[in-house]
Amino acid sequence: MANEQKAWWKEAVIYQIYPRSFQDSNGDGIGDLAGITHRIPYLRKLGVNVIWLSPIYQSPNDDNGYDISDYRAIMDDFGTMEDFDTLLKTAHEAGIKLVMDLVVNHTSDEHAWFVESRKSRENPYRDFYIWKDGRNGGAPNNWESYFSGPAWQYDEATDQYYLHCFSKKQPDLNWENPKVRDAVFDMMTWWCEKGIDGFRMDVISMISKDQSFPDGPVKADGYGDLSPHVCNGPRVHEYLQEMNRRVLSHYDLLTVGEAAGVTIDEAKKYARSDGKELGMVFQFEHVGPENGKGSIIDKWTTGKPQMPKVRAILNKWQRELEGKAWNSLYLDNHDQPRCVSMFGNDSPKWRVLSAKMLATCLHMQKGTPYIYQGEELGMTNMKFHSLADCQDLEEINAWHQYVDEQKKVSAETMLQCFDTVARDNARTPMQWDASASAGFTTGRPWLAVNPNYTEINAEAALKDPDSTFYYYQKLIRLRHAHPIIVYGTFEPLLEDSETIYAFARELDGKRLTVACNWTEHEVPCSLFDENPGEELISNYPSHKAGILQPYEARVVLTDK
Ligand code: TEU
Ligand code: CA
Repeated sequence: MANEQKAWWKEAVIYQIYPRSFQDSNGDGIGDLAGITHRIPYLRKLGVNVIWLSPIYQSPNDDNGYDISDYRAIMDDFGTMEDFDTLLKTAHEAGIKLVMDLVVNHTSDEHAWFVESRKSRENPYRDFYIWKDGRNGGAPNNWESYFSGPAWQYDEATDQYYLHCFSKKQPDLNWENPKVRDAVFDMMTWWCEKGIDGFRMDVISMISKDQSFPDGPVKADGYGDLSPHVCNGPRVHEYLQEMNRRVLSHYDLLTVGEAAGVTIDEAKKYARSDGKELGMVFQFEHVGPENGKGSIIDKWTTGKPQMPKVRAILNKWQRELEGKAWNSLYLDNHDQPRCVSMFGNDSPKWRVLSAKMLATCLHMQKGTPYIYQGEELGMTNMKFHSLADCQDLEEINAWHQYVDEQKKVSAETMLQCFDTVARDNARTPMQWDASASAGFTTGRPWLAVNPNYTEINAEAALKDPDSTFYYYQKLIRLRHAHPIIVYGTFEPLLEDSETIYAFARELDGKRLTVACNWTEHEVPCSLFDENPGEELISNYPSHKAGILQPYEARVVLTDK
């Protein structure tokens, strides 16, 4: 801890809320801010320190709020600015901080800036976005958007194309333009002055593009990969240092950058320990195809991660950032499948045990842990029966491109891919109780509730002392009680094991030994035989000498 700077956001546990699916309060089937306020006591009981709200700003909801049309207004579906002020006050009174989702790589095409920009080439807002002439009668280059299809949209009125790394209703802002930076920093200051406690920054690694806009490497679907030319671009750190100077450094904020494509070396710059850019970043290696789940095409796969590969990735991030930058720790979010389905075992027999094991493995590592709504209940993926079950444009666009147009994947296989990795898996309504629509709404939910809500819901969990809820509550309490969990060094153990993910943490003469069996079989393990020490937590009430039971997790504190 000697060379580790202390900070509240290093000691905190963050809870991510996807407002659309958390709690409806007015019966329209859509979650809202008043609904979140109503659930603050639940979050206080869980013990989380911060809530991160996915975007709540005015939006046409092409990408469920990640397409913002007014940064200083609340989305009609979610309520009013007064509702926000009430939520912020209620959260703060409960000792919970509130972090907003900052989406400034792009806006909605319905934002006033873009409405002006597309009017004419001479419009003062033209250069707020990235406009280019076509090439050989087509798009300026071969880039594909992350939501399938060309990343350039032709605009007849001015006979040019605009760049959209995501949907065509999400035009990319031109950060080269100092007026864009001024407008974004003004908006951020406006929210900080309202008293928020930080920002999660959407695809912040993409705000600086290679200004030559070269073709990308051609992918299996024939389009060019834009990632090498939009991720970690030439001026990204310059922009973030300017953001830090002009906004972030004036407040005591949690800042976490969602950094698709980030490498270890880049992360050391984004999350540099001198605090001149951001506090931490979300990296994507452990949730990407490198984790063993493979790829049928693009992100779509029916495969499962392989623990040795997941461990190698996470251990690399632990080792390489030690003392140089701060890790974020997550397995779940609104873009990922449910972790107990993806990394664990969501069968009735093993779901609870494996959910607790995964939580132990993550929360005992060094970094700030993130809990995604419902993860504390062991919520699972849903079953897709047809394209009609999908709401997410990423899934719908991929279906039309890979199943309908390019015929690269059969409908049956694509549905299996959706069951495995579709984002809608994480967006089914929060399961509060066994009543109609799981207590999420009295109306018709915007997205179907997972049918297993009758067994998996908060009400049942709160009545069951052995539920995943109380296990997460205990993990959070341990992190608050033992500085070794926050600031201890990280030492990988049993790195050749095919079944056990084990590591040790050390601080001030104490050693924490963590071992997690990622399989449904008993496996030999002698880590705890010599020195039993003080057991801090386990998902089993009793143990077998020299053995880890199926999905068993053990955490033991000893003197060094
Ligand atoms: O996600 C960016 C991002 O990296 C996603 O493309 C992610 O890799 C993909 O969804 C995995 O399937 C952010 C937001 O988290 C996401 O919800 C938005 O759709 C996207 O940016 C555009 O704002
Ligand atoms: Ca509502």
